[in-house]
Amino acid sequence: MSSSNRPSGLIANSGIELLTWGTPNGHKASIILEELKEAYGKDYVFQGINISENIQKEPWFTKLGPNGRIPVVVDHDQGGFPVQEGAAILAYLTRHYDPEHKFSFTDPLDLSRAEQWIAWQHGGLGPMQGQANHFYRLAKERIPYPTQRYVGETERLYGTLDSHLKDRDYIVGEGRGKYSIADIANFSWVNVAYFAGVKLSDFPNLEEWWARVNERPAVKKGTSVPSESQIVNAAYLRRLKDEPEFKQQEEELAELLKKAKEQYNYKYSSP
Ligand SMILES: N[C@@H](CCC(=O)N[C@@H](CS)C(=O)NCC(=O)O)C(=O)O
Repeated sequence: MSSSNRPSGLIANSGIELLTWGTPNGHKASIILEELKEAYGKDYVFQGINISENIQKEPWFTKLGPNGRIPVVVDHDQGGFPVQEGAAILAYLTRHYDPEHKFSFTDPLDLSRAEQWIAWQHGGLGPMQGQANHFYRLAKERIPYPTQRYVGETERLYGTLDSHLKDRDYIVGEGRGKYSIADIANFSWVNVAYFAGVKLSDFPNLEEWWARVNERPAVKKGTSVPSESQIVNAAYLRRLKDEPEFKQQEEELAELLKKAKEQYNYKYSSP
């Protein structure tokens, strides 16, 4: 369920209500909610908060999410309890609504491993790739130094996760690992790699893991909330194939990145 009008307040009075937009951080919340829906029949309501219209800065929104950013989840069954920040949302929803720990852990060491990779995403991958995306694509002018610095740091982080996934299917868990909120947190960013100027195919273990997670029905649904995304890898690669103008524009951006790396003598290095 969604509202087609400009949101101006909450619309539900029971269950979970998600305030979101089609971005990596937004997808974290909608993917776990779709997983919980599929696993337990736990339904939710969402409202699309168009961040380019600054709805997330309005007082009704910041009362719920003081940082003025999406996603925010409101649990009407806990007296309208609001949760901001992707990692806190993943933890809250699984603590309350994943009783069989299908996407979370009880073993304290696995729990710590999951927390470590989610912290790594929040403190590293998300902020660095966000800046890479900004300077590679969105900034009003192309500035070589920050472009190569942030894309380069994002590549270093991709290398770290790529090495971790060498002998594993999922980030945490016994044996080859168990799909969990640690995968959801990181997938949401790796799922927009190309858009930020990072070639996912340069990281084979990560690319295989991305494809494995992307195949899940709940992930497909979650990445289409509030509407189908044009920036995820699958949409990006489709556009590259089908739209000659887009392809040309992307080749120009890639060339600028290559020159920026040469100018500052960038060398890829990841543990
Ligand atoms: N650390 C936060 C970051 C949230 C965030 O940066 N959200 C972005 C969209 S991905 C946003 O709301 N941007 C709009 C704005 O900055 O006003 C999280 O993981 O939830």
